Amino acid sequence: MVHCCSADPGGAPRRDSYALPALFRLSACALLGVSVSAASAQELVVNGGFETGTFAGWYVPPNGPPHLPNPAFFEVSFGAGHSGERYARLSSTLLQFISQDIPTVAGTDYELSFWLRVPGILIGEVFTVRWEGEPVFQEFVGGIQPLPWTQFTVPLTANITGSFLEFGQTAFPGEYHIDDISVVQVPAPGAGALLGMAGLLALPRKRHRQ
Ligand SMILES: [Ca+2]
Repeated sequence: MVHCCSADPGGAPRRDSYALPALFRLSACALLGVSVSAASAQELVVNGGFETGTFAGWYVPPNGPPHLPNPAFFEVSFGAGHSGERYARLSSTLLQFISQDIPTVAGTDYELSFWLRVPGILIGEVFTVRWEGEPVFQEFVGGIQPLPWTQFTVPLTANITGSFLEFGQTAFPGEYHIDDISVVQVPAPGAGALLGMAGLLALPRKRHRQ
């Protein structure tokens, strides 16, 4: 967090205040404010919260009737999502994935975040995330009690430009609920420039205290 515009307690002038003219301080703070906005991480997942009410942006396996030997059930449902009102239900006997192409840049670091819920008993089931075809998350998610919405985060690096992200499970007849899937660059673009500007603003103050 960058501190630059906080007022002194009680409004009293401080002897060790910035040695910069007031107008410059205001301009610099305003500029930093713009930079903070510019440094906000851009969301790379399309329809990660499923608030479209559909799987728009996602590749999804075809559904199979539940009574078949190898059923598959993928649906965007309404009500009690982690955020908003929509979330996705994932359930299949065979390991099947929903997936999306993420517009990454090779050699860049990202953070994946997603929220899972298990509405019933689900013992011994592994939830799998693959990134560029390789597993990056394989954990037992569930148990003898329903699991409320729980966040998982995974640090990622793009080895290629344009990364393929997949979420897979074999939960049938149980199911996983997933919501708020996010991939953002870390650190956010512009953060380095922002830190540099913060250093420039801090420099006159250090000199004043010598
Ligand atoms: Ca949602």
